[in-house]
Amino acid sequence: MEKDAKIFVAGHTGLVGSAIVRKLASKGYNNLCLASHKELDLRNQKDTEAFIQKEKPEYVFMAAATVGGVLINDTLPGKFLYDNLAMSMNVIHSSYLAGVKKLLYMGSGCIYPKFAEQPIQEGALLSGALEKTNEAYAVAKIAGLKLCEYYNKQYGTEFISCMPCNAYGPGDHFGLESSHVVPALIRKAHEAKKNHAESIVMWGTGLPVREFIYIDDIASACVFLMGHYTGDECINVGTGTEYTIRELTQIVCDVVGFQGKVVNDLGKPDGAPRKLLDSSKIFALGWKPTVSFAEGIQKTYQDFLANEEKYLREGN
Ligand code: GFB
Repeated sequence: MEKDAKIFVAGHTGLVGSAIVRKLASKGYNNLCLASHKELDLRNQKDTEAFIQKEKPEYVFMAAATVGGVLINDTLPGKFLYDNLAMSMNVIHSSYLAGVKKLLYMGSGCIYPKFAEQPIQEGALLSGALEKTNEAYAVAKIAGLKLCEYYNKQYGTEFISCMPCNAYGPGDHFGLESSHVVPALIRKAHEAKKNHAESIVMWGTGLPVREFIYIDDIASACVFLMGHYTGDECINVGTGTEYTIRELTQIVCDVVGFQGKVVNDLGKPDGAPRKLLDSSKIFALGWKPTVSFAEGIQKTYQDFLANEEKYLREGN
């Protein structure tokens, strides 16, 4: 990407989008066109087409999505399918119409089949049944990935896609019912410590295993791929290290300094049993993650403490 290239980061206020903007700015890419959700509803095809036609970006990072943890995915499947399908379709089609040079589409490791062989290779996509709790989100994201692949084939576009493992870091959502596990546990451990509570609640059995990646590492991978990768197949972006949810809970409690008990809420879903990615392709291209899990959790907790009021006000 040329330093003065015009770049549209769709979803720039979200966890991934805000990290991509930080990364681009740090590397001297300042010709960004951004639009908040209030300014532009990407589910509206006409408005999205008009915006991209007017701005004519050369590069697009498609990081806009309706996201959430296992529970909200399971309870709002209609919203998760509609929102993510509409946003993906509109941004990809409008980018094609406007002659965008290159687009990076954000997939997610959770859209691979529930029982894909681990570590999961990119070729496993669509090879088996999906995890029920987030099937809606997965169907929408798979459609977006395929739209990129088919537009490349039919129209000669250069629309690439990546599949990060579970992301966490500054700028995440901390709503107790809607968030992902890392921010949820950070908030619960912090509030339990503050209130001298005896225990915190961990959803499910604690047995599922997750691979986590710090959000600034995802951002560096996205900018790297935009500059170094072209092809129809999605590219995994992981760290190769995984923890059971119970181990994660203990790590978070240790970082926060909460020494009480951990209690299971077996009424909440476990979600996928495991989803370790095989990231050998991106490693072979020359990228690797740099933030360790211990450091990442520490940084995320410090960010939560510095912005606690804002995060709790956002609530979602
Ligand atoms: O992060 P999470 O909601 O998403 O849950 P998934 C991960 C695991 O943490 C599940 C457990 O086994 C949860 O039961 N967990 C324990 C908790 N305590 C909590 C808690 O307080 N809050 C939450 N949220 N989980 C998502 C997909 O699956 O992965 C999304 O549903 C998305 O579509 C995301 O792709 C990356 O990893 O299970």
